[in-house]
Amino acid sequence: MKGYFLPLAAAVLAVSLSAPGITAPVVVTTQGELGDLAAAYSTTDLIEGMIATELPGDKGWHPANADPLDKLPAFTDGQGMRPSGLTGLLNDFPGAGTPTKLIQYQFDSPKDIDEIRVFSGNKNNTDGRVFHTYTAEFSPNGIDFTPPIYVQSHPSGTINNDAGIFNHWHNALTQLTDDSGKVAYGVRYLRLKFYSVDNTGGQMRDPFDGENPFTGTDDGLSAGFVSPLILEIDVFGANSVAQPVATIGEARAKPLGMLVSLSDKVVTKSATTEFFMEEANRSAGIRVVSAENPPANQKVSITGQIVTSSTNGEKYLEATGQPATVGAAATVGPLDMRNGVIGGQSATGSAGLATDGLLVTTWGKVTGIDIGNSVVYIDDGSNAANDTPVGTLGEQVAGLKVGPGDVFSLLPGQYVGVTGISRLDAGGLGIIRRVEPLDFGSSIVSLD
Ligand SMILES: [Ca+2]
Ligand SMILES: [Ca+2]
Ligand SMILES: [Ca+2]
Repeated sequence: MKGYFLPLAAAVLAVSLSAPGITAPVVVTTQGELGDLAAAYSTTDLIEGMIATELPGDKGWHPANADPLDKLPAFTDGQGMRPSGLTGLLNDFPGAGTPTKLIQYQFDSPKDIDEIRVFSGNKNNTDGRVFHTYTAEFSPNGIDFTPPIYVQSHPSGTINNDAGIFNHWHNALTQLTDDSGKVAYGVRYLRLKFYSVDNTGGQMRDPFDGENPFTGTDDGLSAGFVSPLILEIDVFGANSVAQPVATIGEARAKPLGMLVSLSDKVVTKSATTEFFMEEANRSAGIRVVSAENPPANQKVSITGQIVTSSTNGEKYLEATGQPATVGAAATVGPLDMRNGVIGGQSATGSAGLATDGLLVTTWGKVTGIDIGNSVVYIDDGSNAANDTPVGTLGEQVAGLKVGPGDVFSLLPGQYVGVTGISRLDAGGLGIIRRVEPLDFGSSIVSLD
């Protein structure tokens, strides 16, 4: 390493939008000549030889980067700069706040990720193209992703420039790890989004005008528009191994994607592509995505990945393809709950423990009926937030959403009770609570 400015032996800069305590990413940066980097290109990492899929919004490549082998294959070929000197050169001018290269790697089986290394560099010049900025997101199913982890190789304002007084780095390496030991769990889809880094003056800057939504800070510099040369991406990890977890509550608290096995939970409702199971003591329940269709009122043991739905905020166990072992007969009675506490902290306007997946009973007066969706709204005075007006219900009404169920003979003002599964829906001003009748035809009963 050389330069009159103090070289950064280890720049630590990573921000996650995850809740505190769940993940704590760590980024270590090394830079200089190749020999100054803390690691060499790997030829044995998890994505070696894989060709990424470019995602919608991808800005292609810098017009000077014309050799196909300097494009996607270059990220995973186990080597650095090719003789062209243009290897991995991303497109400039993606627009403020917009990534320039959006790619996804897909694994055949779930992987726990220990580390991601990104190498960038410039053979010809020491300049801003040596820096890099990216986000990483992880998913077990390609739909529900972790919040992005933001990695910026050097603090904004850092200057790398051929001019004498500045740093003269040809290479940079970031190593993303997590102080819990794993960057991500149960990953089948890895998304990486690369951003521009420089203003042509060799000055690192973040990709935003104004506040950077990943860091919550404004670096005071206009967005970078000059893009890096990404020389190699190395991903390290291993096949996920199921962890036995004692309770559903414990499983729900695990990081997104973690593979867990749960034993002897009670099935409360079962359908073709999903079932619901619950602790015998009713402390927690969960939806299980599975075609196994174990019968209600039996114990079940199953392995799956814990996921938070990006659509409605429900926790669920992704157990597609996993066998369900049915045990002894068992039942749990519904928990009596006022409309206002159903949903818990996961629902807009509610608070307390999340209740999605639990079998509950609740009551109220019919305030509105959406015949088209087989849904009724009921209110016990809690005035629960909902998604009205919706469907064939043209007006806004108060109350808890209940359905789908047999609502066809109900009348506004009628007092009813319902027993069903506590669910969450995207709707209204955010996430709303819903009770899904246990049985379509018989779980909504008149109490008049
Ligand atoms: Ca590699
Ligand atoms: Ca900025
Ligand atoms: Ca390479």
